[in-house]
Amino acid sequence: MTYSSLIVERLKNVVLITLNRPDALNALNNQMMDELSIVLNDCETDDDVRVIILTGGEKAFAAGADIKEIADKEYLEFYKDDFIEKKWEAVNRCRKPVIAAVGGYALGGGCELAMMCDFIIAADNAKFGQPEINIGVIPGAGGTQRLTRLIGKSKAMDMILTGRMMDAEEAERSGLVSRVVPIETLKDEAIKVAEKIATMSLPTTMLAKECVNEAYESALDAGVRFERRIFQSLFGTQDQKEGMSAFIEKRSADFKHK
Ligand code: DAK
Repeated sequence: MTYSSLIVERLKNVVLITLNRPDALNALNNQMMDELSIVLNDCETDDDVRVIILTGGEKAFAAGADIKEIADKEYLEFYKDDFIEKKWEAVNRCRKPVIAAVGGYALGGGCELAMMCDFIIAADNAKFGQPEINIGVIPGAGGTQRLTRLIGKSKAMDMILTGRMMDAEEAERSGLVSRVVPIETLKDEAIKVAEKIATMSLPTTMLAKECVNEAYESALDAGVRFERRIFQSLFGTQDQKEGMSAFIEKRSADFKHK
């Protein structure tokens, strides 16, 4: 299938999704978000897809929601369409690992989209920001919540109230991104990381992701209990038996994703 705002490439068990509206710095419009939810739903149902990478261009991952598309909207339109919930949250709902590979600007909804992914690999030219305050609004796709959990209250307040941008070095220091790589190698590095994750047992990576996310959504004791149950449940999989046998027999595991 071809898409007008995305490039979708299949690399064995990894799907690379590139946001592709370079003339608008990949501003996120309805068309692009519709296409993104379709691709992610397909990835969810395709057993051979084990990891998804979401990336953009060298100048911009995404410079935010398309301001030209939303400028004249009214409150009730947003409310009735459930604008964010229906489309953008497809990333957040995806149960398989999703890596954001961010080069250039990740602003407003672009930064929020990156934060919905499981972790962010940043290029050295990346710039993150929630500049909505400059145009008279606030982050509306989870930015006030996710940014605060990721980098803490003080920095989140600084970013959201001033609208300033954070470069890749500060983003790594603050815990927003997991690693920084040269822009020239961003895609290759993200693919390498994705391929590494794709060698693991798929149900195990999905459950590991669910457990880490639980840390954000529950109190510590409930999160630890949840993790313990998931850990115990993994002993009902063939991949746990194979993984541990392979270690004892000093060979590589041959996971069947069961
Ligand atoms: N929307 C639409 N077009 C954009 C855009 C955007 N966010 N960002 C850039 N563009 C377009 C520019 O208009 C320009 O188009 P032409 O004039 O060539 O037609 C082209 O991309 C190149 O941009 P510039 O000429 O501005 O490029 P520069 O290098 O000079 O500047 C920049 C790059 C990234 C600093 C600048 O473009 C910029 O400040 N962009 C806007 C960044 C921004 O404010 N982002 C936040 C958007 S608001 C919701 C929840 C969430 C949201 C919405 C609703 N609900 C719950 C309902 C999210 C809101 C946002 O993200």
